[in-house]
Amino acid sequence: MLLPARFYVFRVLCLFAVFEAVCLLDTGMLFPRESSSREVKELNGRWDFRADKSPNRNQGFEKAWYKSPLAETGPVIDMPVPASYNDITQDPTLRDFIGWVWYEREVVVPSRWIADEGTRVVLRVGSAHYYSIVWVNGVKVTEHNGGHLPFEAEIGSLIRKDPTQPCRITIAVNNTLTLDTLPPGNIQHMDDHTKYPDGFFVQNIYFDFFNYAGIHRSVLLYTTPKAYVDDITVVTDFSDNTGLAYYKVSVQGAATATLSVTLMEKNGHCVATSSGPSGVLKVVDVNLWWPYLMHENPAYLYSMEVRLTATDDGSTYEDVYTLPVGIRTVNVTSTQFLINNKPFYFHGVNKHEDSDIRGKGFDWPLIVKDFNLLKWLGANSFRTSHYPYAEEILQMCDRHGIVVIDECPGVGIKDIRSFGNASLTHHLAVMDELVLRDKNHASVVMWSVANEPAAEMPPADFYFNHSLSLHYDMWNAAPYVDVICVNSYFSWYHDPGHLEVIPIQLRAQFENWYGKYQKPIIQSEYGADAVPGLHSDPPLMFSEEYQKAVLQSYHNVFDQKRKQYVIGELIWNFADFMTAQEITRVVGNKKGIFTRERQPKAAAFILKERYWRLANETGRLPVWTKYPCSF
Ligand code: BDP
Repeated sequence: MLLPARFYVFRVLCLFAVFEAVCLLDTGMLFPRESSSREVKELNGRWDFRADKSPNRNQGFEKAWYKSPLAETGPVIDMPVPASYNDITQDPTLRDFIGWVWYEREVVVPSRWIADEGTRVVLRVGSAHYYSIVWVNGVKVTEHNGGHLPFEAEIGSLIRKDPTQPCRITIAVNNTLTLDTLPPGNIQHMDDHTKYPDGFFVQNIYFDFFNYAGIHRSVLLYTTPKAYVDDITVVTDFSDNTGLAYYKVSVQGAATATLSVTLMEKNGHCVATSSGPSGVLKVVDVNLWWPYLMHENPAYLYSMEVRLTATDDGSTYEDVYTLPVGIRTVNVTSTQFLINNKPFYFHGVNKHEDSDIRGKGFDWPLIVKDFNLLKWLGANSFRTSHYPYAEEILQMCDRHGIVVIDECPGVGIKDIRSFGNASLTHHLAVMDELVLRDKNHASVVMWSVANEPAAEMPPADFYFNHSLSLHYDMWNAAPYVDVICVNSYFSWYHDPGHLEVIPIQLRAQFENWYGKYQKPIIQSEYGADAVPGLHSDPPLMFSEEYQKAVLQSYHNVFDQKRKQYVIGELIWNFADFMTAQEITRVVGNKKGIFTRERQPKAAAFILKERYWRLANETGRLPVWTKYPCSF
C-alpha cells in the first residue's frame, strides 16, 4: 500500500501505535453493529449477584459456583447490568467490598443461531472492573485483565452441544488492584488486634477517584458469519479537494475472500469504491471532519461499508460491516496543533465516568445530558481522564465533533515497585487494546499514556515507545512526546488561599517547559474545589467565588501564552465525582464546574462565556450556534 508523506509526519499521533497494535493482537475488536449479516442481542438488565464475603474470598472457586445456577449455591440479590455494584444497596460492606463478586443470568438464544453452524455467536463484555472470568454453562470461555476495555469469547460450539439447555452466563469480577494493574494499588493487612478487627485489610490507591467495580458496560451476544470481517483500520488524509481514506481489512474464517469496500456520504450516495484487503478510497469534493465550533458543518461522517464474500468447505458466507469514517488530518508543530492544517485550540474539560447510584455504569441519559452540557459550555474537547471511556461516548464525539485525548488507565503509578517488567508488559498490553479499539475514531487525536506517574523515577521504555502526552512533572519523558500536558494547582495545593501567586507561577511554568523542549503545551488540569452553594466575598477556598477567581486568574495567563505555544486548556473537572473517603474530600472531589447531578456552579458561567468567546475568535460557528442560549 502506497502511503502519503503526511502519513509519516503524524508519527505516533495515531498511526505508529495502530499498526503495532494490529501486529501484536491477533484478533480485531470492532464495535458490534447490526447489519444484514449480523445480529446483536443486549443482555443488560437484572442479573443474579453474590459477593464472595468468605475470609479468603475464594469460596466461589472452592465450591465451583459457576457449575450450577448461582441461586442454588446460596442467596443472591438483584444487580443491574451495566452499573457499579457499590452504590446499589444499603450494605456498607458491599459499597467498600474488595474481592470476587459473581454475576449470572440465563439467556434465550434464538434457535436459528444454534441451528446454523455457519453462524458465529460471540459473547462480549464492554468492560468489567478489574479482573474477569467468564463461564457459559459451567465451561470457562475467557478471562480478562483490565477494567476499562472490552473482551469477547466465541460460544457457538458450546451452546450447540445441548440446544435444549438454556445458556447460563456466569461472570466473576475482582476489583483487587495490585502493583502491576492499571491503575495500581495494594492490599495492606492490619494485624494489630488491639486496633483492628480480625482479618482487617485496606486497599491502598494513589489516584483520586472511587474504585467503582462491577460490570460497567453492556454485555452482548452478537453474530457474524463463519467467515467474517475481523478488523478494519482506516487512516485519512486529503490533498486539495480530494479526501483519501487508506484502509486495511483483516478477515477470519476463510483462506480467501472477496472484499468490496464502498464509501457513502450522508445521503447514502456512493462516493468511492475499492476492492481487496487494502487500498485507498478517493473522495472528490470531500467534506472534511471538523471539530465542533471550528467549522459551519462540523463532524461530517462518511459510512464505509465492507462487504465480504467467501467460500469455505462448499458453503458461501457473506458479511457486511459498516464503519463511520471522518476524513481529517492531525499534525503538530513546535507551537501549534493542526487539524486539517488549521490551528486547533483545545477549550474543553476533563471528565470522569461517574454519577450517583450507577457509579461508573454506562448510562445513556447521563451521556446525552453531558454532551448537551459540553455544547452549552462551548467546549470543543475533553480528555478521558483517567481511563478509556465507553465506545458509545467516542461515537458521540465523532458525531458531534468533540475532540478527544484518549487516556489509558496509567494513573497513580507512584510506587517504585510498579516500575518493573510486569507493569510494563501490562501497560503495553493495555495500550495495544486501547489503540486497537479506538484507532478509527475521527475524534481521537491524541493518546495519553499516563497521568502524573512518579516524576522522580528513572524513565522506563514504555514512555519512549507509546507516549503522546504525559502529565505533570514529566521532565524525563517530555523529549519523547509530541505535546506536553501540564497539570497544576497554584493557589490550591501550592500556596493555598493565595490567588496572587497564580500569574507569576503559571507564567514561569509555561516558560520553563517551552524553554526546555519547544513543544506545544496544553494546560491539562487546573481548578479548585467549590462546595455548591458556599459563598464568600472576599473569596475563600471552597467557595464558588474562589473557584471562579482561580479560573479567571489562569485565563489571563492563558490569553497571553496562547498567542505563542499554549494550545489548550482543560478544566479539572467537568463535574464533581466520587473519591475514596479522605480528610481532604467532602463526599468526593468538588472541583466540578457542574455538580455531580450536572447543575452549574458559578464557574460554569465564567467558562461558558470564555469558551464561546474563544470559539468566536478562532472558529467559524455554524448558524445554529450563534445563539448558545438556545441549548
Ligand atoms: C490531579 C489529578 C486528579 C485529581 C486532582 C485533584 O490528576 O486525578 O483529581 O489532582 O486533586 O493532580 O483534584
